[in-house]
Amino acid sequence: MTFSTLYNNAKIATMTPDKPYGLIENGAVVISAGLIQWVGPEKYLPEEFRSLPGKNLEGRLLTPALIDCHTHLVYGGSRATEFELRLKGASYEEISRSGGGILSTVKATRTATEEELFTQSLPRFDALLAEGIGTVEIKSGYGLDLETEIKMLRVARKLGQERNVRVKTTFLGVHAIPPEFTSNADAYIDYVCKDVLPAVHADNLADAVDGFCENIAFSTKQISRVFDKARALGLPLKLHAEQLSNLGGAALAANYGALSADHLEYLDEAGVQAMAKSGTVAVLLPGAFYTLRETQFPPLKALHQAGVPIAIATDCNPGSSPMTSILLCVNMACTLFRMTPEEALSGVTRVAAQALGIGGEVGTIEVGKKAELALWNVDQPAELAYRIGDNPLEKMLVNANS
Ligand code: DI6
Ligand code: FE
Repeated sequence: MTFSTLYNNAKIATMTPDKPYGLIENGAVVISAGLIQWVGPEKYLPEEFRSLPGKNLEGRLLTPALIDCHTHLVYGGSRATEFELRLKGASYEEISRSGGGILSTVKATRTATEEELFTQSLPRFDALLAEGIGTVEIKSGYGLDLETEIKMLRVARKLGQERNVRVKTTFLGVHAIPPEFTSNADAYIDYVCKDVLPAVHADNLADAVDGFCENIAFSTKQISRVFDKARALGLPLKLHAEQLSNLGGAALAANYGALSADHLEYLDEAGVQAMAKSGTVAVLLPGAFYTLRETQFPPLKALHQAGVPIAIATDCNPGSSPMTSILLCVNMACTLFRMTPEEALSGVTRVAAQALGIGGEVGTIEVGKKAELALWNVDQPAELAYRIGDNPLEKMLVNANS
């Protein structure tokens, strides 16, 4: 017989969409062989589970393990100097155009050995995990050459193995135009499609493909070429779109059936409608909005009205969002974007899973899903959104034996 565990006396935010937080008061969960076997109010616990050795959770809040569905946390170096320059008046775009920004991180990432990159990235990964995370998406995009893109993705996979946490890797080779291809972005796209992406795919290093569609990066036409190649290889798509201006990237991504379009401050109604039609998730990144002191808000009202699912993520990166706290991200989504705590928590659980194409496995507490749960020392879900700089995680419950 399979070994099962019963957790009882919990307040369970299942995060199913049928009622606020999918909340179950006085709840119980049975987990078996790493999967959720039963969940519901304790008084309805079936007879067969009543004799299981129970663990009393003492009224604490239980949620699905959180998911950070958009990070660039593997990188070399730091951009603190650029932060100072911005505070003296330089804009993110000016710094980028003068060879700083993403390209300065490219330099530091190329120089670092695989071990150094791992060592530098691990504390950021651990900081995220300390706040109840069970899945992290990690992008490449600071290599912009075959060798370094592969190095970054290998480090991303290794981080997941080291901590026994799910890492979903995303190939972001088209993040910036590398110095070798200045003024020749099309030739770089050729190189990515012909050499880099196929090699990354052959080594099974990418779970998805992303791009940066922006005036300072790549046009929709250039992104389309990468998407065509990714599609031919059977890889799911995502896109950084409408972050600094409106190029129609979100509509492009939606037309390709992308899992998500991310950032979206400058998204227009046509983009919203295209996303609604294709079921593409909007991933909002309040850390980047905050860091860049953006004043243009993502069109939340239009997204709501069209029924576009909304996830949020840290965007953890050295330039526009040096943030390693998913709870701060939840708080910012509420305070800056006026999302409700329930919507923000859905955005780091159920909808974040959808943005990664793993909605059938994780993101809610439902029978058949993975038993990846976070136990919190709070008595209501809004506490997780309300506090600034607090971490009430008691522990993770990750399988039948924990
Ligand atoms: N948008 C962002 O906010 C990050 N990448 C992107 O395409 C920023 C990356 C960086 O500044 O290093
Ligand atoms: Fe990003």
